[in-house]
Order: sequence, then structure tokens, then C-alpha cells
Amino acid sequence: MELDEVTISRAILKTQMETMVEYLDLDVAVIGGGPSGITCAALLAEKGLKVGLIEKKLSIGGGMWGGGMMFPRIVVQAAAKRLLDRFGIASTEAEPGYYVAKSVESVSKLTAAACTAGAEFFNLIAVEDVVVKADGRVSGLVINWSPVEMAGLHVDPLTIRCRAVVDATGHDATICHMVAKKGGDLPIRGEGYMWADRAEGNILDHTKEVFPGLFVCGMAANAVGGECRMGPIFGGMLLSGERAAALVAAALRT
Ligand code: 48H
Repeated sequence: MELDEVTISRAILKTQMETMVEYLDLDVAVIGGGPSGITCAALLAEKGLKVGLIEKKLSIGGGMWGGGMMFPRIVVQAAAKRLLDRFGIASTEAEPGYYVAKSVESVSKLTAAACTAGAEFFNLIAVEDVVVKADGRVSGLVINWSPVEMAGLHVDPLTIRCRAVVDATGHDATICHMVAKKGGDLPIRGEGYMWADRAEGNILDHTKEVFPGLFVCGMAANAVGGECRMGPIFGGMLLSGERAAALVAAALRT
């Protein structure tokens, strides 16, 4: 069979367009493909929910790729090692209670687990606004191609509908800021100093529904909660993604 360029193009357009139309209605939209977002998306998809993960960059993985100061290794404390094991990520105990995993393996295996569970990834798409109607809930997202945002082009966005949104956008807590900026009752206390023990110890308390229909996890949870940062220890990110998935699943069941 002679390969035909136009058939290749049609195959891509047809399948991606079908997926995008299908995902105009979602159970859960997870914004941000860092460690907390991928973990959350994987675990929600495993529960049978229709999950779309939206990532504005080309690559999934967020701040995990870079490890600590570009040494592509992450540290995970004993309390979260079971999540490394759950996703088949190899680790070594470099210091008592401090497990080290490779960044590339960690991102790849989390992402693979999310794909296998049925989460759909939409990269190169940025969330630029949220939908809040008379019921006061976040019930949808306003999206656009990232290159449109980067080039500053005046192009109107499209909108998707979802039953719950997870802000996993990291330090910037982008989605929470959007809600707060439009007058939503969502106080954002801002990220604190480096203090790993405190930041990791408190992150699960900050992982919660912060506005009707909007949950926050990962570094965004600490940024909203006025909590410290922790540097390249990632156990809290995995645990926070797991907690957010449990909270969202419970909320959608009721
Ligand atoms: C679509 C968006 C948008 C948008 C942002 O930063 P991340 O890796 O997030 P976490 O919370 O899962 O992990 C944090 C961790 O990487 C980290 O930075 C740590 C532990 N720091 C500690 C310290 O002390 O510094 O990923 C967030 C993702 C990124 O890939 C963004 O591109 C994406 O969210 N994103 N995607 N639409 N509007 N805003």
C-alpha cells in the first residue's frame, strides 16, 4: 500500500476532532499535567469517571522533569512511597526514610497509568477562564490553544462543560486566581517560605474544594492556603493528587 499524506492528515484530524467533541462534556477536568494533576487524573479515571487533563505546555510532567536543580531525581518520603510502588516507579532509599526516584520514569509511569485508566490528555491547550452561572458553581472551562495565548492573538476561545474542576496548576494556582479575580469568594493567601517538613505535613489539609465545583491540589493547594514550599520532595504532590481524586469522586457520587 502506498502511503498517502492526505490520508495521514485525515486520520489525525478525524480522531482528534471526534475526541474533542466527545470531551466537550466531562465528569472532571484536571488543569495542569504536573505530578499532582496526573496522579489525580489517573485515580479518577480508574474510578470510571470521564476525565480530561488540560495542559498548556507541549509536554506533560510539569515541574517533575527538572527534579532538583536539573538533577533529574526526586525525593519521596516514606509516607508516600506506596504511591511510587502503586505506579510501578522504582526507587532506592538514599537516606533512611528518603526514597529517590528518577524524574523521567516517574512522569512516564504516572502518565502511562493515567492513559491506561482512560484519562484523556489535551496538551497545548490553556484554560483562560471558568464558567460560573446562577447556581454559583464552576461548571465549565474556557479554553484556547496555548500558541494563541503566547502570540497574543485576538482569537475567541471555546468552552467545555464539566461536573468538577481540579486546579493542579502548581505555584501560580491559575484557576483559583481566575475565580478570585472575578469576585468569587475564594481567599488566596499566597505561598510561604521554604519549609519542607511543614509544607509536606500540611498539604493534605489544603487539598480541598475551595469554591463550589472547584478543587485544588498540589503546589496550588499550598499557594491558596498560605502554606510553605518544599523543594524537590514530591510525596506531597502525589498524596495531594490522591486526596483530590477521593474528594472529587465522593462529591460526584452525592
Ligand atoms: C493549562 C496550565 C495552566 C493553564 C498552568 O507545577 P506543576 O508541576 O504542579 P504540581 O502542583 O503538580 O507540582 C508542583 C511541583 O512540580 C513543584 O513545582 C514543587 C514540588 N515545587 C516545590 C518548590 O518549593 O518549588 O505543574 C503544573 C502544570 C504545568 O505543567 C503548567 O504548564 C500547567 O500546570 N498549567 N495548564 N492551563 N491555565 N496553568
